[in-house]
Amino acid sequence: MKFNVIPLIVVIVEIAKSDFIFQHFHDTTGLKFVGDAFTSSCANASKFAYGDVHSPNVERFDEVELPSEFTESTTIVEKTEVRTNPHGYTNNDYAQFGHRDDFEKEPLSECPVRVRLTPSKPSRVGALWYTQGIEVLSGFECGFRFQITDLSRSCNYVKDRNFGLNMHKACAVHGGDGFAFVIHGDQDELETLGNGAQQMGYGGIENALAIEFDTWYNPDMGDLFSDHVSIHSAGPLKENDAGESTQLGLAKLYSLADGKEHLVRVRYYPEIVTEFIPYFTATRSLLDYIKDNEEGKRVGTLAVFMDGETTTPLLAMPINLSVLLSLSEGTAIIGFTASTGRSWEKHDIISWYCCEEPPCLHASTIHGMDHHNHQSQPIDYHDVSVEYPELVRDVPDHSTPADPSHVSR
Ligand SMILES: [Ca+2]
Repeated sequence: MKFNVIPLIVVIVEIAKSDFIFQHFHDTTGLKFVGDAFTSSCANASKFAYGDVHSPNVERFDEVELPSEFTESTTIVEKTEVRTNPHGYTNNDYAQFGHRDDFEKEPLSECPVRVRLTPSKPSRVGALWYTQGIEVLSGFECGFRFQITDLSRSCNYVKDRNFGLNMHKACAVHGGDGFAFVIHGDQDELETLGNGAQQMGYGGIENALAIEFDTWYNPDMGDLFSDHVSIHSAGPLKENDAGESTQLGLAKLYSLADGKEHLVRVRYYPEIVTEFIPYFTATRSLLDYIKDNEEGKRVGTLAVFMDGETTTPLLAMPINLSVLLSLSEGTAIIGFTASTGRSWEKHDIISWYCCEEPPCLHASTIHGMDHHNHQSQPIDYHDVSVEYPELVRDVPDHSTPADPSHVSR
């Protein structure tokens, strides 16, 4: 009889305990990868160091070709091309509007397996979900560490027809599009993947809330000009969207795709937290969710903290998740989405935890939670030994290989 009882106890414990921690992603039990998301490691060191090849989904680099944008008038020939940023270039080489000068390379020191939501290639979209539902309505906390690297660069070539030997070139390094921490209500939808490019993989997902980490400026969507964090939802019945109509509070500027690791802590409190009221932000779209609902669930507080900050949230808002999400038994699916478009970058999740009864015991063990003393994780590049060919001299040239590792030598 004893042999029958013991396995039953184990099962009950697992069901009751949804807290989890991934200090790294050597073991991906309990995770669902969708689309272009996969894991990446330092396996085989120099050749594949954090490359795109360590993956259940992607076996090798694909050759990246992206058509150049080409315009021509009676006086000017102009071409814009986007490619992976080569090594050895410094900020002094770039002067174009939009170039980010805060990117820093960090030295290779360790190589635990990380999640790569998108590789550094154009037009990718990926998602990662924890397969077990998390009880969110009575409060929860999730923390994660991320790093965005390998930004693409865009170069503009202009040739004056009347002075044919002169070619003017201006380049900017600036990747896109960003990623999001997403909570959605459908536990039968572990294959969920939203739309790519400016939608960052979460636009199009119904019954969802997204905290977006947006690195690409889309003026037609109401974006802030630089990297920013913003919270979006269209409620339980409509598809989420990365535009202004679903924005629940003002976006906050924060440097995200600067090559450094960043730590994010997301906390939902089942009540109004009075000390965060000075930081509250709201748009008209949020009003539908600042109310108690018929089940007696009260308005709570959602707060986002960056880089080890504990008392001052980057974003905070009064919100009732039981109104915003339609949940089965109060549990939601939690994870990440990301996408690239005509510009690209690697979106990596380095570690991740969630717990249903914060403060999480895991929080102090996962990253030390002390951002400033944390040993930086390495930056990753395809292949440091490859040089780009000479700059294009003939206009027009409609396409250019974007990935140096596939330029034939
Ligand atoms: Ca954007």
